[in-house]
Amino acid sequence: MKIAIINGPNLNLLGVREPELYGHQTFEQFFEALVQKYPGVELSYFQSNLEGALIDEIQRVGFSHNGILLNPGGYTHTSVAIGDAIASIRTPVIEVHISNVHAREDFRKISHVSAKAKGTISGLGLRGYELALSYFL
Ligand code: CA2
Repeated sequence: MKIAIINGPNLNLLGVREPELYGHQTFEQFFEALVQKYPGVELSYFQSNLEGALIDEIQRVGFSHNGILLNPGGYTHTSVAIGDAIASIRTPVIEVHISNVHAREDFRKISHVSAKAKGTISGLGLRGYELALSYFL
């Protein structure tokens, strides 16, 4: 079972800035714990602040992996191109948001990803990634 986790812009700051909103753990710490907990799963983690780099990674894993857990960060609300990339691959994508995007500003209620994704998890913190992983398992 091959599962890719892809995080978008600013998520490299998790655990460092705004802990009241996004928590105290860095994504690297969380990812290491996930790898230990699921030794039978081939997990990869990719983060970029660049839209094109995220699309390249979606295309790279999108025909070989069993699932993608994608948090496109702020690009969720702006990127037609990331939505197009999800629509063009074979691997199913679960959209994950750490915060509850529906309880925040109106512009965060718009997603170019949701309609192309298998499903969306929002507001459950980092646990959302593990719940999405358990769906694929
Ligand atoms: O809740 C989420 O996971 C978001 O995708 C996070 C994005 C935001 O633009 C989306 O609306 C919802 C922002 C990521 C910023 O991450 C930070 C982490 C720590 C400190 C500062 C920013």
